[in-house]
Amino acid sequence: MNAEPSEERDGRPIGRRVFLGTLGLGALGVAAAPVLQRGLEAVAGKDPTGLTGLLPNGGGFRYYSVAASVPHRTAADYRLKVDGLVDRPHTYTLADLRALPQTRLVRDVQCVTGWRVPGTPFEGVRLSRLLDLAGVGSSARAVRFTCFDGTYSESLTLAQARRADVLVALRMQDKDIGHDHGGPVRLYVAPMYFYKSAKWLSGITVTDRVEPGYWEHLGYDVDAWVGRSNGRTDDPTS
Ligand SMILES: Nc1nc2c(c(=O)[nH]1)N[C@H]1C(S)=C(S)[C@@H](COP(=O)(O)O)O[C@H]1N2
Ligand SMILES: [Mo]
Repeated sequence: MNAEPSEERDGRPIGRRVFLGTLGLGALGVAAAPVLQRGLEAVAGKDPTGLTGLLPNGGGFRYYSVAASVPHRTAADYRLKVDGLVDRPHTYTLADLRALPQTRLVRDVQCVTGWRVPGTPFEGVRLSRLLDLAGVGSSARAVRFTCFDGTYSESLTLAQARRADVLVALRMQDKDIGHDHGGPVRLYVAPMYFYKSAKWLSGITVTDRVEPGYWEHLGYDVDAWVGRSNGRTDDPTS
């Protein structure tokens, strides 16, 4: 298991710099279609996790979705299910999550492709709190995250998931998280590259082993510490 990274590592952009804002790819979403995605990757130096347009007024963020379209969820119909190797599986509404103690973190956001947004406030419920409320079983080793886009997934080891700087985030940049940023609820894994911060979070499943997430199946590191992983275990572009 990886040691903790030093928190205050300089946040210099790492990896290939990609600037696709002017191409307006955000409107497309990023293609679920592999052929189109390969085309886009070629444009972006074959580094897919930052392929996006700039969000209008996004303050440096780039919109990213591997699903071509994502349903909207409101306070009325949003649900977060916590299940797997737990004593007390539970489904939370947005109101339930808002009623739990909130933690605020102000950290840099860093995508593996190099774009970075310094000092971004996130607020929400510590993942460790939800795990404690659920009662994690003794055979548990990892946590898997699923999303209501129907496609994306992520994972953390149990030790990573219990860190104080991992949030089930309800607010970002001092606003409720809007749809484009993965609202109403996204994961925020502060010490890792932003691909760990699954948008449109709908499921937290405690498991007995790490199941690699969407990008991790495509070669990105599961232990995605900023400054300590280059985002790929093998680099098909080199
Ligand atoms: N569900 C989902 N979550 C996701 C992604 C995605 O495509 N789908 N992309 C990841 C990547 S690579 C990045 S850089 C960030 C982008 O977040 P933003 O759109 O709020 O800038 O979301 C991460 N979480
Ligand atoms: Mo990314």
